[in-house]
Amino acid sequence: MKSNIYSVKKLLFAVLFIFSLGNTIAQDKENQWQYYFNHPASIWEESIPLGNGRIGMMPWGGVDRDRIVLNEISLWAGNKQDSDNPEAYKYLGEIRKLLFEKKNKEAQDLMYKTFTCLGKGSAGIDYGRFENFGNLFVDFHYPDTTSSVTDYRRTLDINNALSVNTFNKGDITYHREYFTSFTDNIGLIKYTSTQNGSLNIDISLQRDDNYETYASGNILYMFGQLKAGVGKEGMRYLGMVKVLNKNGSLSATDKTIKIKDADEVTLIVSMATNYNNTNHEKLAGDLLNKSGNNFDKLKRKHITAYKKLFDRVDLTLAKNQNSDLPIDKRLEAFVKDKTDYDLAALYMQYARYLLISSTREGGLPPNLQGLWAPQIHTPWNGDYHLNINLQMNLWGAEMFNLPELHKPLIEYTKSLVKPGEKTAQVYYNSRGWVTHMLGNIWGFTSPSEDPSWGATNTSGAWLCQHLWEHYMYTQDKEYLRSVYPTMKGAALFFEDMLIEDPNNGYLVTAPTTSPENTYRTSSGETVCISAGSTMDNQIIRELFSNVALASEILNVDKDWIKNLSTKKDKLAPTAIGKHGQIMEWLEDYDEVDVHHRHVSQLYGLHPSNEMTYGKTPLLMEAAKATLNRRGDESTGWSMAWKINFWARLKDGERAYKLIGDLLKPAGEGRGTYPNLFSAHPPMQIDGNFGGSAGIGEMLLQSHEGYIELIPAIPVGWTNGKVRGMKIRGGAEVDFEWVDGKIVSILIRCTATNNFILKIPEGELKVSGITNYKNEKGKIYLPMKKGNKVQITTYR
Ligand code: FUC
Repeated sequence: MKSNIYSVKKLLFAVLFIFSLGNTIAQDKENQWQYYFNHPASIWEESIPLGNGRIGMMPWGGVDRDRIVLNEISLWAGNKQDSDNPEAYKYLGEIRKLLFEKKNKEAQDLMYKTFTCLGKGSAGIDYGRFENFGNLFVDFHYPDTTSSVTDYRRTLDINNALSVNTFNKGDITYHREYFTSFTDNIGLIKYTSTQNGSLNIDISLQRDDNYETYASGNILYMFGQLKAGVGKEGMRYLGMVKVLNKNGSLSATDKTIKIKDADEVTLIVSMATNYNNTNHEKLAGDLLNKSGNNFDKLKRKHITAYKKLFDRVDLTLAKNQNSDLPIDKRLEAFVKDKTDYDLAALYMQYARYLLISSTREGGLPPNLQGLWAPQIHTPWNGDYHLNINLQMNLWGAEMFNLPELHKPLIEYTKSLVKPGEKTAQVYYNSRGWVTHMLGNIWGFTSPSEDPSWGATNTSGAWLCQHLWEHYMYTQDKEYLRSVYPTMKGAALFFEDMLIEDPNNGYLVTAPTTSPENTYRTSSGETVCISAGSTMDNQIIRELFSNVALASEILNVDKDWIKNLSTKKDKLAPTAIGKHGQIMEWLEDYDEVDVHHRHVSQLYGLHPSNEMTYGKTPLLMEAAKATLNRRGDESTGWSMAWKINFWARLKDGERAYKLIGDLLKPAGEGRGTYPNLFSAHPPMQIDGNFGGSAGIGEMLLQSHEGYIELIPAIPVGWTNGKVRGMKIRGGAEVDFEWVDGKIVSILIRCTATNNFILKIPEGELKVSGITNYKNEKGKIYLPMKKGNKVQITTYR
């Protein structure tokens, strides 16, 4: 009897609780994601990034001179080249023989002479580089020259993908607004003030190299052609800026457009290149002319299009949302006081904003710079580094509900098949396709000029992980059919290229590296080249497994898969070395730099799922030892990766400590710049994307075949709420926790599937499904596309 009353009470409490929870969720307004500065930018890393996945603008907001750095993602020097060295294969046998005889240094020396690309590789003009498009300068002449500036504010409004800049000078308030339109593919800038006739402005375009500019009527032009190597056609570009004034007058003089005594000035910026044989002159002109001149209408269209993507996910990590401090001061304050939990949420939403702004369907994936760069010679050519950096840029695409933004990377991967087949043939006499560590928009797949970092040949296989992950999240079989040949081609390459190491009987990649790391041999030599590396084994194992799963789903290639599985079983397993660490190479060498930024031997922990507490508890301990040995502080992207590692190791405190390291004001060093760009240094966008993916991993994981909520949150994130994150298997999840305990979960299925949820603490009420079952700490949910399950816990 007593227990019955107790149950009734409990039920009543649950009903009331669900009711009140429903109310809270309904009443909550969306978070206002933004950051601001109270001064103009004095360095590029204080300017505000705007982008629509193709073009970028970074306004500095200077009072006397506004500078807007312009970018277009396809603006690359260089051109297609044949960089495969036809002589290389002749030496493959000898290099391997030396490696198997443990003459690694000799093997490496021979490789430097014979097994590189033709030409200068990344240093060559044919290879090219991503270049800055130019600068738009806007010089202001104020009626009031004596009064100082007050109430200066420069904001990035992340909810609407806009930047707004306001300040007072004397009695006049000046207002500036900027955005890069998602719908009309142009940049928009509008200058207004509270006093009619007060805008006197000179507008001009400039570039640090290869450009001409002139003004005609109300349009400014800038054009030029980049370098491409002997006998090659360099890329051409055209930038146009249309100037519209309300009242006052406009005159064009040579290279400048002058506005006098206007009430309002609107600038429409159009940029195009002839990449892929685009008629760039027509494109730039059409974009400029067809959009119309109605700023407010263009802005409304832009915001609506952006919100379709951005609003899919929201995150609340603190009661007091959205600090009032300017962002540079906020970052400084975070060094001492880590209770600004909302900063991590902002960082995550900012990365979603950056991804939406730096890549778009039908375009290119975000490069090392995203698409923002002020230099002609961008760091590392602003290219696609494929031994982690490009992949890291897309780690959040699926989990943060932006699957369409994964597609440019998928298309880029497919585009490497053809050149990569030639490279596979020329260097390794193998079928299939391969790409090494360097990548550009021209289809470069050869090993680079320097084997110590450029010889990695599992980069294509790593890219194939992304092809598979897109399927895991979407469950779209037609899509899988379309990428299967690419995955199969990557596997074919290794089927041929792997060779038995006579020292241990394993099939190994040879020659290879563990990305960019160097070890000491027993005779004291420092060497980077080896036969077999742990990362290679993990990547190939994963590739072969994913190809096998894909072939089963698509019902193709059964016999071939059997052969592949036999080879998979002969790969060396991940092993533990003398320091209790995960061995990085087949032999237990010590690394020359124990704090090296790459931690490639933990690929199996993240982004892959070879190591989990369920399957490999000992390896999980060894992974911790590895990370402790490496230390936390490193380049931006390396710290970002470590957040993901510790999240997978379910250590929320350590992950949060690394968020602190990543968000440390960079100054000249590593960490984060004032505008929240990640600092390698210099700026490299992968840290933003990788760090935010790490925050995602702290909140929600689905790589072990089941859904786990808040697997690795720090104690400080006591209460929180997530809406719209995605999980493998095809669903969106909303959840809320109070005092560190999950109180509500909503799963919306986007694909018919059997979902498994790790059961949160407390008793559960499940609605929306009847045929579920609870077993061994998991709840099994057979669901159909379109189904919703609401789970509430109470204690
Ligand atoms: C890899 C890293 C470097 C840098 C470069 C762009 O080579 O090892 O740290 O991030 O890419």
